[in-house]
Amino acid sequence: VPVGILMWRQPPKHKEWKGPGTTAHFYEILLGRCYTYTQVVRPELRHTDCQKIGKAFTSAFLSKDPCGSTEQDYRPLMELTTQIVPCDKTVFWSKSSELAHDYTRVQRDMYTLEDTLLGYMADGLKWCGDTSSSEMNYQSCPHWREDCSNNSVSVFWNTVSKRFAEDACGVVHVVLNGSISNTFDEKSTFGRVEVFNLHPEKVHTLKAWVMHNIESVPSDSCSSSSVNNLKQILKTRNIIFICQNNYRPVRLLQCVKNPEHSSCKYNL
Ligand code: N1C
Repeated sequence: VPVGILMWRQPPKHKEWKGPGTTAHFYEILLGRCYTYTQVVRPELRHTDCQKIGKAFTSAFLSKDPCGSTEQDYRPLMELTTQIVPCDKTVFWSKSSELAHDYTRVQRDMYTLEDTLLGYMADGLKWCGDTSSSEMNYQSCPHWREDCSNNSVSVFWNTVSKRFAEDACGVVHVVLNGSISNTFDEKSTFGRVEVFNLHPEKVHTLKAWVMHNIESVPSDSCSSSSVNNLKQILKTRNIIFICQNNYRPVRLLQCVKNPEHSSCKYNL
């Protein structure tokens, strides 16, 4: 093979963005997770049509501008994946994803968004398409800050988070990270989308669990100004606010990973 041919650079097939591209084997992972969830995790959903859901998912973003994504794009997917979470069993989280999911893995009747089908399928994945191609862009996808906020992944999480909050009823819970200065962050999905989409006619109380990392010094707690901000917002929305620092069932899970720490040995 002549060296010159090997050195020839193909012009980029897709537009180039600042963020990482679509997760390799995205479609296979999506379908595999759908089958795992509906056949193994929640067999009561075994009649779900995963092929149809997989197609609706990719149709929401393929052959489209990844910086012009809308809630409408995800409508057909949303309609195929309605799922009931019982009252009192919803768990939101912000900057505490691992701990919240550790908790619901043990407390199996409680649900984070990732314990529902759509959240389970999409968790941790990246995806985007391109106007000039019907394929996924595995090279790069829009970066939330540097390219555009209405990108295919962010719009997806905004859309599913909104529905998850709208559907909640009874007492809802949120795991917050008390080891960062902004324990309640108004710009987070929880602070921006979920809090404002709770229906006060259905959700009478929000219980916040402010958790401190075992290894780091506590920086924020129920009495901090950011948590007080959440309290005020809920007050205007007629939702009762209850806050607990280091809620024991969650604290015990942190202690499983750090049993020798003094707060685990003596403060239980
Ligand atoms: O912005 P956040 O947290 O407050 O979002 C978390 C909040 C949860 O209560 C979920 O119901 O919003 C929902 N949610 C997810 O379930 C989710 N899974 C994965 C929001 N975002 C989610 N992701 C990705 O993590 C997504 O890419 C988004 O940008 C981050 C948000 O994490 P965060 O800032 O800790």
